[in-house]
Amino acid sequence: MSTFNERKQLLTERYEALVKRKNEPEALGNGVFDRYVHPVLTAEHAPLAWKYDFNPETNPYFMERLGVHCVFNPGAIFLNGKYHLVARVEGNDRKSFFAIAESDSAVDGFRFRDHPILLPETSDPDVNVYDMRLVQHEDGWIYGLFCTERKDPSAPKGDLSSAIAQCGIVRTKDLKQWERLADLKTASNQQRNVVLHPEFVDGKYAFYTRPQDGFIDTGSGGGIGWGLSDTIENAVIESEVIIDERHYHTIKEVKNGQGPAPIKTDKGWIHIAHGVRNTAAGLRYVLYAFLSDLQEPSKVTHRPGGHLLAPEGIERVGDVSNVAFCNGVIARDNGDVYIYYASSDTRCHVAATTVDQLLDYCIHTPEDPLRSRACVEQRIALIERNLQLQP
Ligand code: M1P
Repeated sequence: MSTFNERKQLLTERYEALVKRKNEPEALGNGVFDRYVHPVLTAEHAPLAWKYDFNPETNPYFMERLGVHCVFNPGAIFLNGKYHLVARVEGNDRKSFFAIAESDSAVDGFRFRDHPILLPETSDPDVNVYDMRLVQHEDGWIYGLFCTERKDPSAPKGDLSSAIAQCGIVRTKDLKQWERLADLKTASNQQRNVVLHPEFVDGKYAFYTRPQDGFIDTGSGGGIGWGLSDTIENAVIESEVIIDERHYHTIKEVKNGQGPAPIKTDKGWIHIAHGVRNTAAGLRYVLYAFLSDLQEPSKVTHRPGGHLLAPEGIERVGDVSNVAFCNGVIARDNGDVYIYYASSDTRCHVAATTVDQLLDYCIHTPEDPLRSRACVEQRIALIERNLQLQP
């Protein structure tokens, strides 16, 4: 058999085995959610046709021509009986793009569609796009809000790293035809992690934002912001208020950001977000949760202390190590919730839970008391209550 045929056959078999691999929950879990043993999407899930030239004349070695490096930070939506992930796919050339993988199951069997999304551009083309948040809005559209990045035009000559991040917006009815709208306008020089609230608030479109001074540094950007816009076609937020502040010596000391659009429950909106702190080994990203008021979603009512999910084991290693990041969640009508998170900017995982478990977690996990002694007092109070319950 020729090298071409042999490699093509072996790689095809390996690919099919990967896509058909069954997933299962890890034993016991922590009572809040169940992690799954295997990632749901990885770079190896990218179809061979995206990477290899299938012509033996021009590719006798069956060589990879356009490599895919990482598949991470997926937006998520349940539509027409299928689980859809809009993943951030990064080529070997470092450019990210979006591609949809779908499955009948929430936890395995995700297969990319034949083509990635050819995202429409504005008159100012995006250089890089990533981290789409999908929202089924009550206006009837499915919106995809994502980060659009372009070179900073005011960067000094020779600075080829400084960039401007802003919020791009597309909408669709079927996850096939995408209409590009104008980028969101706010007073902030940089925006990432912008999310559309699924319902109108005071008759307006409501956004979670994350204003920041620099591309990496938040500077004076104080946390997760909130603002309203009269329209979505040319969305403008005139007034932005911080609703979830970052705080000294917490998991969200350096920066934080809203994850997916919040989950509506009869006790309020469940939010999953990420918090970032600095360490000698670099930035560490974890997921945390909070609950906000059902009628006033910008009013946070419960702030469980610490992280909801931190990168563990192999999750801690990757292109940007020590990162857990989530911009996709699916909440089913029966109360099941699937949190799609990525580890270390490399691969996508799922954690399964329920609305009841997340509400219990948000309402009954004590807040971070912000000082070591107060944390010990909090823990001793738990121990005392437990000891009194011992026979
Ligand atoms: O590399 C970690 C994450 O960094 C950014 O998130 P944030 O704006 O909160 O720092 C994003 O680029 C995200 O995609 C990435 O996972």
